[in-house]
Amino acid sequence: MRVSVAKRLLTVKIVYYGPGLSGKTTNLRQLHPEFPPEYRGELLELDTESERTLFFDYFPAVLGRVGRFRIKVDFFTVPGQSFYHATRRAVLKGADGIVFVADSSEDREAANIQSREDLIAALAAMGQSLASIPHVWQWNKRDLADAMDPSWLEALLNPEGAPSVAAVATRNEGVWETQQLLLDQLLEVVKRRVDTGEAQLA
Ligand SMILES: Nc1nc2c(ncn2[C@@H]2O[C@H](COP(=O)(O)OP(=O)(O)OP(=O)(O)O)[C@@H](O)[C@H]2O)c(=O)[nH]1
Ligand SMILES: [Mg+2]
Repeated sequence: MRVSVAKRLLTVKIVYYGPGLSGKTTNLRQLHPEFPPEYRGELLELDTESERTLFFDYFPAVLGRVGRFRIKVDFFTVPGQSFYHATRRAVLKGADGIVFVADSSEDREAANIQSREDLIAALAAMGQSLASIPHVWQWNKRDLADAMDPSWLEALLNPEGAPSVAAVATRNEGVWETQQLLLDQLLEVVKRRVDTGEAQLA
């Protein structure tokens, strides 16, 4: 989280994480038009010809004010394909909140588990853990015929019991709800930081 007391601006970084093709880019594409044009920047997609994320997707949005501070959010996705290991870690650096987009397909069970382990290792390298960073689990692709039971996904991926949402990102179902659950958690942290900033301004 970056606080500029001079500009009265507080910037929060949210990263969408998860295995390849789970729907991270789709989430950002759906989320972007939900913000009024004057409050959002362009959606940037750095991808391959086949639309797989190569580096990241990104857009900034202004949420509003807390006290005398404007709150800006930088939304990012990581590339899910396993060989983009180093890029994922670079994008994750400095994240204040994480959305883990899991693929509900039975075929992706191992990929989900591997991505969770990859995330935990990446957080550990930054001196963080799932317990130390606000996060939300999204059970995406609920429309698939072979979608795993949500209770199974919870047991498999979210034994810590963090907030979770069922979603069909392609139909824009659960996308905004996921973000709201994360922002609820982040806003608590933001309010504490703003109080510190206000104290510096006073
Ligand atoms: N059936 C179904 N397909 C989905 C859903 N969400 C995303 N998809 C599809 O899954 C494919 C991959 O979606 P992306 O959003 O590009 O996935 P990604 O996680 O960004 O993939 P990487 O960038 O490679 O990590 C696309 O064809 C999407 O249309 C969903 O809820 N249901
Ligand atoms: Mg992508």
